[in-house]
Amino acid sequence: MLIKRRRGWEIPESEATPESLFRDRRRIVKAFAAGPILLAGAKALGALDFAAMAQETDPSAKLYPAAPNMKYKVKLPLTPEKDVTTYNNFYEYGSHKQISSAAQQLQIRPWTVKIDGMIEKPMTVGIDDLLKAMPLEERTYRHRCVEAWSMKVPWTGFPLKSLVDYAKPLGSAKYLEMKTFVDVKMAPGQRSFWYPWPYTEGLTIEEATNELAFMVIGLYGKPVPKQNGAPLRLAVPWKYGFKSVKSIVSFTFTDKRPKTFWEALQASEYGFWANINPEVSHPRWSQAQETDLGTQEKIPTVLFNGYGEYVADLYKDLKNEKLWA
Ligand SMILES: Nc1nc2c(c(=O)[nH]1)N[C@H]1C(S)=C(S)[C@@H](COP(=O)(O)O)O[C@H]1N2
Ligand SMILES: [Mo]
Repeated sequence: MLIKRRRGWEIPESEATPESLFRDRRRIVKAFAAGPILLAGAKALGALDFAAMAQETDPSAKLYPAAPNMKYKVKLPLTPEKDVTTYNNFYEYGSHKQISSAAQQLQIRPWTVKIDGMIEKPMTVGIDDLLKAMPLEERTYRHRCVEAWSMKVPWTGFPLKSLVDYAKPLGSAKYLEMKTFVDVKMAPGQRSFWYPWPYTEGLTIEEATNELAFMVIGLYGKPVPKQNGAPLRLAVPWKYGFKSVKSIVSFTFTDKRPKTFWEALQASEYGFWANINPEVSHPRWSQAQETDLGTQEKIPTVLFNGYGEYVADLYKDLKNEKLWA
């Protein structure tokens, strides 16, 4: 069987979405089940080393390793690299976890990033030029998906604050909106027209300039594999994983709260803030525990994913907002 059976504890985001989405999921499963050629391909892919592939083809490979920043570390052990790179959410490549081979279609060069909106001077910058201007480091963070699984990953990247400073926002800017590419030729999942492409996420400027907000360009000391959001993705570890938008092509400074992908799809279940809180259940499941991807152990979920000392203050005057989902 090609599509791994869902593990008992898994709750896919797609289960919480309209019926049309669920029908599409079944269609995908059927299509896979029908293909012996696909099956052989998938077996071969199981043996590939994605990180090594990224290393060979990615011009940013020469930037590694970046110095570890020991301020941001986790309780060991880390999640095995293989789990991090073969169990993914990236709806541009399908609404299931085994998208790592499909994601190899993503073309990561040339890659330009647009920075616009309420800033001194809107600009477009090539990813390699942008990286030259950013202070790279390695940080180890926890990552907790709203579906109640989690992992611990050494990311390479730079503080989002460095990009905000580089952009020189005007005082009127209140939010930063971030978008993934749109290109059905390299992301077949985007043919599913009922999703509100492009994948869009947003933070307040205060959140974006918080020291924890991190732009990821690598993991495990190598360029980030395509399935994990090459060449540039966000990591905001105190929020549910869907806030950490992948393969970003634009940063827009605005005074309007961005309408995010999941909020546009299902506002009753996924909001703008999405801060992690074990006491606030998703409408259809508890958030009290999470399954650690590496060990498969159930562990208690912690408020702000354990990062409260860095971020709790951001929310103290926002009690009327739906901060937790
Ligand atoms: N563009 C895009 N970004 C995305 C997603 C997606 O489907 N598309 N999924 C999100 C979700 S739900 C999670 S949990 C994380 C998963 O990141 P990982 O595959 O590196 O673990 O990416 C987030 N960023
Ligand atoms: Mo997620």
